[in-house]
Amino acid sequence: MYKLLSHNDLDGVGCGLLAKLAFGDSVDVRYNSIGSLDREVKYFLENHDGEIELIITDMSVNEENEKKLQAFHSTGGNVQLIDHHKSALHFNEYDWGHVVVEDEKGKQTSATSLLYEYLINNELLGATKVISAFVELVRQYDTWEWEKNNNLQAKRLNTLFFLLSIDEFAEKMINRLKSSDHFYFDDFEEKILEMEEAKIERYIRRKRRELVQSEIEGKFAGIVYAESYHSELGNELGKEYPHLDYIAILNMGGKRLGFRTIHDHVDVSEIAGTYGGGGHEKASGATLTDDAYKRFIANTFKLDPLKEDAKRNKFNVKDTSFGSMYKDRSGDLYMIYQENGEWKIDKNKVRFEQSFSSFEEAETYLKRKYAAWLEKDELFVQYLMEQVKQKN
Ligand SMILES: [Mn+2]
Repeated sequence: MYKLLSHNDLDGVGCGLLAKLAFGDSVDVRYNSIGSLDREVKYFLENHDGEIELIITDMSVNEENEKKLQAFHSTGGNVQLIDHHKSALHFNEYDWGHVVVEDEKGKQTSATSLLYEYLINNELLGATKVISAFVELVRQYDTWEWEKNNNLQAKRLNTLFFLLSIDEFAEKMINRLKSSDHFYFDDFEEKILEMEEAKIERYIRRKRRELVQSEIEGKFAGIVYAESYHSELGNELGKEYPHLDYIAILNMGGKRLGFRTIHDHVDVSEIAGTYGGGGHEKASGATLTDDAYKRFIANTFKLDPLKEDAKRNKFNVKDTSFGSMYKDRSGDLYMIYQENGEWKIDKNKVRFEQSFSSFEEAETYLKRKYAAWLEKDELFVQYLMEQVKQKN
């Protein structure tokens, strides 16, 4: 008999599916949140009978359980821990620890891809095309490689995972991995994925109009309140407002704060760290401490949201030497234009002293300092006509 304790996200559940495929009814699979694994391990160690082999995937245990597992192992107990998180690398000191963050080819791993390899190498599961395809989708989602590769199927797999209960998802996938020769979504899944994607799009459009910006600890943050779709939201808002260093997403009910960035010059795990949290370079989170509450909520509550740039313009467009017109909430008008190879800004026809080496640099300055937006064509044309009249 086997007992598998795994994480309750897509990668963790991917491990559960592989274990079911390999061991069938001889494995008892339990999914855990980060907070509940140590309780489960402790319970297992106090209540197991000698026959059961314990496998832990996509998570690692605290120091107390680490010692107890080593004692369990050294007295003949069967245990295997398979993980891909940097923070778990020290488990490689044990015979029963197998932690790999990146494989020999420099490819980032996931728990599902590591367990798959483990099961194949130990001749507990045969590799098939459909299982390999599924494992790769999970790996790309978990490591965010899907985004770089624009692998929408990987993203959709995770969306489907959240639409169904874990049991429903597991049952559907196990059947598919057993019986199909390639990976696919069925018609019903395609339909609910389409509906969900349309819903996410509407949600993001609404949230785009609620974003406020604030300079916090020397970095420019876009701040938005949202309970769901944090990854999609962080990504879309980051692209819409590239002058912001990162997006902070507030979940008031959960008293949590998430950070996302699209920029390579920003490491949001460091930002989360200043509030006692952590995570990855591009995505991280922290608990809403009093300090974070003050900076992100109290100090920004009265701010007006950013206005989006006009999207369908033909004349007032960005990055033209002739000029692009912006406006801010106090009604001031700005022009960004090129002159003698440098980029300049006029505010109400008065030139700023600074010049900029690129359009982006000038626009970032303008947006950070004045929260200005690209004006619509109508107002731009009207403005130019007035200029002409004045000259005559
Ligand atoms: Mn994982």
